[in-house]
Amino acid sequence: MHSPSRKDFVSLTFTGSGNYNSKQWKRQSCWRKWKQLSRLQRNLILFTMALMLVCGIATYPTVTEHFRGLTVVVKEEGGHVLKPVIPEVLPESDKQNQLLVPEPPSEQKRAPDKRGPPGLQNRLQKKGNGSDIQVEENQIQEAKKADIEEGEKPLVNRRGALIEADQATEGGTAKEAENKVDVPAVEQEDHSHKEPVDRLEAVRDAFRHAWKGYKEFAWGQDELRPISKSYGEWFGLGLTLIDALDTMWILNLKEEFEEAKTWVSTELSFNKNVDVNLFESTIRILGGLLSTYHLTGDTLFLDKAKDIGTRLMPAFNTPSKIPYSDVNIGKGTAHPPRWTSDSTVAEVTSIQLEFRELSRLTQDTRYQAAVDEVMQKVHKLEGKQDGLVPMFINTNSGQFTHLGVFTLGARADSYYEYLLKQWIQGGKKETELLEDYLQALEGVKKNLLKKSSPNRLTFVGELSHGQFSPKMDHLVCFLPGTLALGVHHGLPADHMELAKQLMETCYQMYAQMETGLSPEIVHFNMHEGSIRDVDVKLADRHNLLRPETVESLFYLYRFTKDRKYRDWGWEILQNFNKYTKVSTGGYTSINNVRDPEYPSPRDKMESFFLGETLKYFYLLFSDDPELVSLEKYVFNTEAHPLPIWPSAE
Ligand code: DMJ
Repeated sequence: MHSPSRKDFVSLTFTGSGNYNSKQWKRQSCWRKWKQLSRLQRNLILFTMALMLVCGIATYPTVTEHFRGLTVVVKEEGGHVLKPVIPEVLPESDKQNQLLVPEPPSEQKRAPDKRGPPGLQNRLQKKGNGSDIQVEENQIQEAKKADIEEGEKPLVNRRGALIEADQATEGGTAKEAENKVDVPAVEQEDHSHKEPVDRLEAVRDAFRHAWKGYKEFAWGQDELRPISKSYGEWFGLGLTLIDALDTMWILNLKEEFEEAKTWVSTELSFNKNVDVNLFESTIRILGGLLSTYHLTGDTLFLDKAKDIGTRLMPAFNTPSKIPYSDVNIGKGTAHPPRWTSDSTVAEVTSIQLEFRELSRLTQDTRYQAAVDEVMQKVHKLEGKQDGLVPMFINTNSGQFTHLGVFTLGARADSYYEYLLKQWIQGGKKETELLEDYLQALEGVKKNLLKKSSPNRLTFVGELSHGQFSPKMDHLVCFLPGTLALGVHHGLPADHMELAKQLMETCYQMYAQMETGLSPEIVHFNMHEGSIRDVDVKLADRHNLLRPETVESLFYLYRFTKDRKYRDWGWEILQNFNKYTKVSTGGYTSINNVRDPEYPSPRDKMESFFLGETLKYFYLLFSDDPELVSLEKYVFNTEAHPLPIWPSAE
């Protein structure tokens, strides 16, 4: 059967050359159109096509590199530009210079999987596809190399995405800003192919970054709130600036020091109607001014120290001569906290180094007499257990209160520290102080020292009415350093063994956390068969940028020269940079050291981060034992070095 469709098909085939879908028709049509164009139009089209061809050839490598991830978009003055991620090959001369910088020590070459017990490692791995993590790490490292080449700090958020500094918190509420807190590039953990790093310079960089935030958003105020780019007031006395003065001097940050000094000389006034805490203002302000005076020889700081010291003296006008916690430095009045007439034992027994030194410098004995009287009274008090002291003392009766509870953490910690340090400061003559210190250490060994399971870490727990609790504050990590300092000054060698064991424990409080940063409080497991040594309660997971572990690492390194202490410190510094650094300036305390995905910034940079933590990092990495010699100085509990008195005094 011959169907009509077949006819159509034949007809179509017959007219094939006129098919407007055919290539030949298109060619003919284009050619006809081309011939219809004027000469000018033809030249214009030819020129445009030639231009496009040239541009295409020129940009081909850049575009393909970008799609292959070899470049990053970097904001520069005048707009965003593409930067190569792979650094250019160094000229031969530069390569040689690089080799002059010593390789990081071999102990650093730690496999990344060494952090924490297996339980923790599993948790970390579960958080994502292993290969995804590896890709992110590679991107971060590549981006970091590119930024280093550009001479600027790379900015990478928690998930590894490059972000612009300006975008981190700008224009948002504090809450929005929290979600955007960013961190710099992750440091490689495998140090075998790591660039040599100048650790001292890394600390100076960290200080500069913290100072940048303080200067821009909190200048002359007590504390920086780096996320909300604002500040917090406590006493209204420029606490961070004063706490950081001697750190700048020690880190040789001259420019920063000079601008701070100008503020002290032109803006700082203690003639203010404000309530200040006696202990905090003594260790941070009086201590900071005295040590800066000693380091610089500039009497501006001594005058200011005398002013604040004198204004704090009304605190000692109590029935018992045990000082009140609060003083109004403008009115000259003092009072206990509203809810009690108790003071904290650590607070009234950790102001001695500063007031004693003020007396020595001014030849005015009133300061020393007041604080020595406190020590003499506490020395004789009932209520201690094997040299351990309760946490509270009543300003009316002069007696300990809340008996039967003993800790080396909050509210008691620096009592023990200052027993030893006053003895050192005074030329090792005040034997009562030494006796109390040695007895207290025996009390610690007998009542508070235990081992964890499974790794048998030595830790210092707490005692409450005979009941032991395996709770240890991060604050207790001052103890390894203090023990080592005592041995350096001639105390029994077995204290050094204990110092080393506790140092390991304090390091593990960092290393066993997912962020590599210690929580505020840990609970050690003591039951046989425990999976991990350390548990952390939900409410205790914060990190306030505290110094105690770094402080102890500094002492342990100074006295033993064991490089592992430096490497532990280096690890901790990198984790501060990774999880607490805010791109727009400053560092923030965080809420959750167990969540590396979202450590949850608290929007506060404590003054002791500059006063203590960064200073101890610097001293830990410095090879110069004369940089704040421990033969000449004793650090107060806020890391302000005060001179050991010459033996004649
Ligand atoms: C500092 O103010 C001092 O080190 C004090 O003795 C304890 N608390 C902080 C740091 O953690």
